[in-house]
Amino acid sequence: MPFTLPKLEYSYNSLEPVIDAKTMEIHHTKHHQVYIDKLNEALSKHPELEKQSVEQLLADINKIPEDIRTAVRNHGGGHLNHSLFWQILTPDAKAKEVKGKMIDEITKTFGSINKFKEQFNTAALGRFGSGWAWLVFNKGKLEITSTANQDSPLMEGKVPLLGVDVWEHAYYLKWQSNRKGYMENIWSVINWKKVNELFEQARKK
Ligand code: MN3
Repeated sequence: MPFTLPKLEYSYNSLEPVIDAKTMEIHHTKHHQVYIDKLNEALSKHPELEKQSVEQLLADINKIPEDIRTAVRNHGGGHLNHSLFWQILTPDAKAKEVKGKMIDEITKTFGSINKFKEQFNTAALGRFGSGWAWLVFNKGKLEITSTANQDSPLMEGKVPLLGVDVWEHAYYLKWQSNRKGYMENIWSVINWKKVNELFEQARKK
């Protein structure tokens, strides 16, 4: 099977009180695992695709055979989005420091880091139903966007730098229907070091 569940670099309880341990555990071991299982199941029908990375599969989603295209879009997207999500969260104080070229670029683009967070949260709260809010790199510029379901910005040629899962399964045990509370608090566990690395990589391409 080509795709497997990535390990978390921190413990399930280490993002508390923002994201509770039970939510993290279920989200990682159940939700993410199901996306991987269903992606692998779909690809087993077209083994020639198993050599591709999930990024490649999604960037060329229209080239995927029709009988598995929706499965790759949903479950490949789910795998990619969650793999990124785990990495852009951290309990580590050093990684959480708001600094780096990325932050300069955010300030230049959105006015200030607080204005950026406000706009990002507006995108997250405005996403009806299930989906994601994103900071992406698109043709040399930063943009805030959101996608439905498990759609990846890569499907539109945009490079995801920071993504926040706004499916209820990401926050319901602690925050119930309070997506706003979840979004306001998630900023205290963002791994800016990682986001900065992704920005530097995207810029060089
Ligand atoms: Mn999720």
